[in-house]
Amino acid sequence: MAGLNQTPSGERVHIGFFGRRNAGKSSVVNAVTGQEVAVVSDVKGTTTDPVTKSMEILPLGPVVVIDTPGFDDSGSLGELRVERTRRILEKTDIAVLIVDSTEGMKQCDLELLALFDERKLPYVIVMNKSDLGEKAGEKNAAAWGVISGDGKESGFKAPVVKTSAVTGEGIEELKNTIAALKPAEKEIPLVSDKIKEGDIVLLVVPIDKAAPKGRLILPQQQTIRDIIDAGASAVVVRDSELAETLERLGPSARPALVITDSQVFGKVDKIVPPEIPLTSFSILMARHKGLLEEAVRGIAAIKKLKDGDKVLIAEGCTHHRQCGDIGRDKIPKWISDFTGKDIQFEMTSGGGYPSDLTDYALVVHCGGCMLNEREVGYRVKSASVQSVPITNYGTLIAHVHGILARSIGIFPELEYNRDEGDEQ
Ligand SMILES: Nc1nc2c(ncn2[C@@H]2O[C@H](COP(=O)(O)OP(=O)(O)OP(=O)(O)O)[C@@H](O)[C@H]2O)c(=O)[nH]1
Ligand SMILES: [Mg+2]
Repeated sequence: MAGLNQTPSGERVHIGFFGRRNAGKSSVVNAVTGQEVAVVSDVKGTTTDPVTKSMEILPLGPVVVIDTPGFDDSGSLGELRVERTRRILEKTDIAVLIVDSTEGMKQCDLELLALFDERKLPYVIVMNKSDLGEKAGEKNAAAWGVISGDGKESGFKAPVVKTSAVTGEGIEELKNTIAALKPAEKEIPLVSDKIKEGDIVLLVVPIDKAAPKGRLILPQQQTIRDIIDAGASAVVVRDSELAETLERLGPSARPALVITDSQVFGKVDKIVPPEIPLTSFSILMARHKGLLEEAVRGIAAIKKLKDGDKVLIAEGCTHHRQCGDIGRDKIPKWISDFTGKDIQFEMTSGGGYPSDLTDYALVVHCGGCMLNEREVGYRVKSASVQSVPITNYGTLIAHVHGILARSIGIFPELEYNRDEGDEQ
């Protein structure tokens, strides 16, 4: 679990190391990280499950390194192998293909490159075991039509780096190459673009069994950080102290914005005067993850639900008890009460997001605080190409309580048709 001082895993660049068995994936992972992340042995198929590790690597900063099982694993069926790799690719931001240069590139290496290309992932090809001498290696990459750098001929285009996990040759170069592939930060902030230096932002954080006394949950921590980085002040209160705090601040120190936990949105909505903008942590997180626009569009589907329709409730992780309670109990109840229909609910959590969504009339996703942008993006896109409406917890909660319009009021750029929106 991420502590207060750690970059949450959803915010880190995920680097996946792929290749055939024995190519030296685990050895290169250990060399790049300078740690014993994964077990190395000359037995083919030593790594049987993906190994994931969060760390800081210079010059990359906070990353998640993923060591993977060999792609040519003959112990599992071909289909399964590809499916397993696809799942890892869903959360990969940069891919590294490790090739044993004494054997050269093989057909399954090309299959991997095709998978990287299909997902438009930046990648680097590593010709490993360079200490064992020049053999078929580099010639082989060229022979397969793989061109180093920005070559103009057709074929795969990627930087090629020669390494030895044994002598350390090329490891620095590999790190620099990976850093250069790091996707430009096109990040949408949580809230800092909606406030000014000197603003007071009032945060409402109820104490409940999920965010008990003594701790703040991840979206709350991140929002506070974002507010103070913008040079504004964050005033944090429980819902029980909200009215009194607003009064004390008075007109001279009127908050520019109130951000509340979704669970007490209804109560807070009544307390905060209409001239003060109000939103929720989950709405902010959804926008930060690039999910809000689609979620606001998807919410219209709730009106169209019929008896017998199936709704998928999808969670990004398995360990946030608050989200678990909301997903398992509250959302089904809210949807049933709101629609008055007999709906069937199914729930998934963690990595288990079905690739076929066509059975569902609606997908309701969590805020995705533990997922990176690429994975959230993939999930949204996967729903939209299958024409399945997708929304998220925060948007749905706001909608069924008739407060969506107010909670997205600070985002006038969002297309939101009020006729389609809240029903009081
Ligand atoms: N000489 C030399 N041996 C290497 C190098 N990199 C890895 N090896 C050896 O190659 C063998 C396989 O290394 P691993 O790192 O376990 O390979 P892997 O790709 O993770 O293999 P699986 O987990 O089985 O898929 C081990 O005996 C390593 O010591 C290298 O650069 N040079
Ligand atoms: Mg391995």
